[in-house]
Amino acid sequence: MLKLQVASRAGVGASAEGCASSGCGGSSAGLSHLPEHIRAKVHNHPCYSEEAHHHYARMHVAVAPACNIQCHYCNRKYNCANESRPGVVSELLTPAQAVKQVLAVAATIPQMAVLGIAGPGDPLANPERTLATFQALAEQAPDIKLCVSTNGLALPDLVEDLCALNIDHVTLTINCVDPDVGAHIYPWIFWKNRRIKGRKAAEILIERQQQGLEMLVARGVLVKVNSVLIPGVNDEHLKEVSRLVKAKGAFLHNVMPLIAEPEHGTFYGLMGQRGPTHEELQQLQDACAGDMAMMRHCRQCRADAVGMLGEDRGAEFSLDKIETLEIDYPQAMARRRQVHAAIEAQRAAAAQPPAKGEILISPTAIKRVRRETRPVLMAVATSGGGLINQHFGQAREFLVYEASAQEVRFIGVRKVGAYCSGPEDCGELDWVLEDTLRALSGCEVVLCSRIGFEPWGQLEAAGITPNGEHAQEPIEQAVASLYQEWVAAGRVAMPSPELARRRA
Ligand code: CLF
Ligand code: SF4
Repeated sequence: MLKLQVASRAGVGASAEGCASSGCGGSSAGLSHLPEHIRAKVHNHPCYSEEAHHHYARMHVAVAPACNIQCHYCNRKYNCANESRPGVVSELLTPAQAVKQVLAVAATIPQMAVLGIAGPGDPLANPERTLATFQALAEQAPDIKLCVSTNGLALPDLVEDLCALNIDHVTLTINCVDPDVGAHIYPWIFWKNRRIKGRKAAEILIERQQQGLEMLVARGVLVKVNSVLIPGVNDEHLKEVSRLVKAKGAFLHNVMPLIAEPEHGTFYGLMGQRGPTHEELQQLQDACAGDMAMMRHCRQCRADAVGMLGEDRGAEFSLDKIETLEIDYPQAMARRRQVHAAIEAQRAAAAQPPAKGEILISPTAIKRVRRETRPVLMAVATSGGGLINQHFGQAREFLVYEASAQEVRFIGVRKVGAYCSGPEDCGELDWVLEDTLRALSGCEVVLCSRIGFEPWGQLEAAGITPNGEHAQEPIEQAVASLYQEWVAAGRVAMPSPELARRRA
């Protein structure tokens, strides 16, 4: 059987080129070009490292109600949409309540490695509440990384405060670097006690964002830039944004799709502004990628999100539930250290190079396979740990990978409704399955731990092959292995015209 080398946990392909994953830069291999101290900073941050997000959780505390700008994709009744799904409301916490909640989560979910403040307004438009929360956590839970997200207007004034608290992960939302584009995104800003509108408002915001970015980079802070992709407004322009922020030293670029439903009551939602398709988002992310790491695993989570990315356990830690808890944090820290050590052992084992002799294909054959095969999109159901370990019917999202003769590449996340939410309605939710099939457009395979007879048939009818044979296997290895099987079975032959072009 044809066998290509598994080059690393995150990259699969012919050994000559090693891992070429263009994901978030999260795999060990993908980070190998970075200095050791940077790798250490992102190693267990689930947003800054794609690989880490399989293992580590984050939480947000909603301590920051006010905002100093208006974005056309935001309704102020809800969370800051720069780093949240619009249309959800968070319970506002005082800094003291927030600290209590963080300690409770850290003791209950030892994988929780990062505490972020991302709303519900702009964290830096509420500097006292935001900094007081960070200050208390730096003292009481020193093993938790601190992280903040901002629109950037107040950033230059607060860089020193953030650095004094050792906050070395900052997310800055930059949707444009041209005020003419910005005037279509931001109707106003509140600046120096005045409301400023139109192009002038965008000009000031852009200037402050760029100044803040430069100041953070100069102080060694890792900056992730978030951009909301708004078709027809900033889609082409985001390539320029990416080029500029990369030149200024941003670490990671996260291009997120606009979500603009009329029921959210945002300006864009009411005006009928559409969000991008999966294909448009991926094309723009690829165009922005170059040699800058792109984040493709963002879940646009809530300002009070708790748990692994993509999961929301906030309801388990509401104020009334945590009020009665007595947390022994030193004991919790010891437990957290044990759990983190076990995760690292698992990651190290999965990153082991293949055994000698595993490459069963000659260099000439590799060249031919690359030329004559096409890539395949595969959707994966996982509940964490980097494994294929979720029942199809219980998946609320699928991770999509592109397998080719060169590599296995993480492409993005497709959210779906759960087809089975319990014994009463398992298999009854046909409309959910129809939505899922639409969400999986372009995918040819679904890898999951198990799947029922009914969805199996419907997936096949839609041209998607269900596969439960790789249950509990590491995702990238399973995707690579299935691709190899398809190569051997002649299922991924390049279409004739393209093949003729390549041979020529
Ligand atoms: Fe929160 Fe943001 Fe920090 Fe992550 S989220 S403040 S960097 S800890 Fe992550 Fe959530 Fe996407 Fe944000 S998945 S919305 S990128
Ligand atoms: Fe809304 Fe966030 Fe924009 Fe403020 S910065 S208007 S809270 S999306």
